[in-house]
Amino acid sequence: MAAPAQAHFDAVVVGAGFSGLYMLHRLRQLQLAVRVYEAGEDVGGTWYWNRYPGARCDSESVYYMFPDHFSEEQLQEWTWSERYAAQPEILRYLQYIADKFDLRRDIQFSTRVVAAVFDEDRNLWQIATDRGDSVTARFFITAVGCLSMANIPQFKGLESFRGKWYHTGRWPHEPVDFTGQRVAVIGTGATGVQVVPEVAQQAQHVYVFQRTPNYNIPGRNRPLDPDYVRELKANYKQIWDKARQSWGGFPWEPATTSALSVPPEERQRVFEERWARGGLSFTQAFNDLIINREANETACEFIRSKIREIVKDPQVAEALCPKDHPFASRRPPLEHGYYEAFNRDNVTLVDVRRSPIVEITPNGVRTTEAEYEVDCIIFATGFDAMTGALFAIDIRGRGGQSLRSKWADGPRTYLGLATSGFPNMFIITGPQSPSVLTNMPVAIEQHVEWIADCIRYMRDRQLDCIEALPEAEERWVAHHNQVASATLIAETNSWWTGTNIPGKPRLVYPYCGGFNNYRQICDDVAAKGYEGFAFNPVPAARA
Ligand code: NA7
Repeated sequence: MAAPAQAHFDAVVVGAGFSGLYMLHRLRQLQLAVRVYEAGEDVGGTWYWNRYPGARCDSESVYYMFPDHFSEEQLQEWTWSERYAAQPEILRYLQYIADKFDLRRDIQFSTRVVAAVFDEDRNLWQIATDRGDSVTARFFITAVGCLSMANIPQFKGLESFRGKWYHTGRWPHEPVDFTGQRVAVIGTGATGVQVVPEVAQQAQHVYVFQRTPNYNIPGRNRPLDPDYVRELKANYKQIWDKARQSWGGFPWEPATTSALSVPPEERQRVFEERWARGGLSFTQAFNDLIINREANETACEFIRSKIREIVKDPQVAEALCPKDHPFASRRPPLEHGYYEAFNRDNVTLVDVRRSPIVEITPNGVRTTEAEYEVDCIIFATGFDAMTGALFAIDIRGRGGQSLRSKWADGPRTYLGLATSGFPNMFIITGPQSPSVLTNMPVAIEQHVEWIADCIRYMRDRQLDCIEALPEAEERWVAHHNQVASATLIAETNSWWTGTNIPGKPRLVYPYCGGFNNYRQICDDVAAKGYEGFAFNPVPAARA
């Protein structure tokens, strides 16, 4: 291994997933000296860590790649095999990108950034890693991912468990064989919903511990038709432009009709048509599903009727029907045989809302009603999303203030991109930006381009330092909260509102005003000379 570095870079980027790779590529085009630190042994981020059985993207693969601004060539060269790519294929894509653009030479793998401290005398970030590196950088850019800090609930007795346990986001690199095993899956979010049908095919028995049922939409995964792919490749420019102008980063036609404005038969027809098509565009069946409770309930009831149709045991079907939250007020998972799995003899649903988990015993999982003996436990219990990975780094801005203490009552950002008191620091897809409510590559592209354009603007004008103004931040937080409160997301418990982590401030973390509107706001800020930011000129000695 190379000796710990003591060096200076124009920019240090943390993370080599989609966003870190794009940021590196873009900053290189500006001829900047960049160092990327990545905790994993290779590129991939989310797709490096989440290797659990059934791991697959819920964005359609043809829209889940770097858009044309990154490179048109890769869009033509790379061909996805399925409608929803599985984790190994997405990882291969990111490895292909890293190779094609020779990105690895600026990435230091197996290295975790542990601290980043702003040196006010020199206007530099001092960055330390767990490998002993101590480097300085003009810009500190986090590309740490929204869902990278695993949440492993503090169950009493876990250390006494005699079997093996796994968190889906920290899955081993070697295949795990569940043949003949009794398996507990704790958690039924997007991840648990993918895990259950896969593991059920191998295991002797799967116990699914469900606290909150979700409204799962069928994915209807299938191999991609070569003619469709050819047509798409011929039209990618228009497709990405449309995605960039959309609410959620997908090139879909926006819904224009209210669910309540049409007769019940027509509503049913639209829902049926979307259900048969499969995919997250079901959320766009009508334009008022996420803002109007009555409209929303029509979608809820439609999905419940489907669950009751698929799942044969009426009691199990009822337990799988969500009733305590509106549809799409938490992330609706895509399912690939999840509901059917409950028709198998070797799958048992355990309702832990009714009988909570009390402890993990040496032999398994004990709820208030029974002990379930298992050979292994899969924690599909999610992440300390949006802020967890940022707080894992000791980030200190002006006056030694830590990001953790500044955000103790919740994130305070300007545009979700920057936070006052932390000059020359940018957050890619941070809290209070559209991020996870958007098709991620499109959200990432917009942030990366905005940041790169800002850095170029500074370079062209000999500006040393950029910092969000407290009053601009104040206005953004108020606007963010206002648009969030107009949605049904705000009133629902989920990782979008931070309620999955004990003690985490309860508020809406992603920006709910729509990607298209957000993008316009960011463009306007830039066009007005980065309104809401303050700049410092480069000191004469360095100019
Ligand atoms: P999620 O969506 O946060 O789901 C985690 C699941 O784990 C969810 O069902 C939780 O129940 C459950 N959970 C968490 N803690 C516990 C405890 N203590 N006891 C029982 N059950 C628990 O994470 P995912 O990994 O599935 O998905 C994250 C995102 O990745 C997803 O939304 C996509 O965007 C991709 P709860 O719902 O909190 O009652």
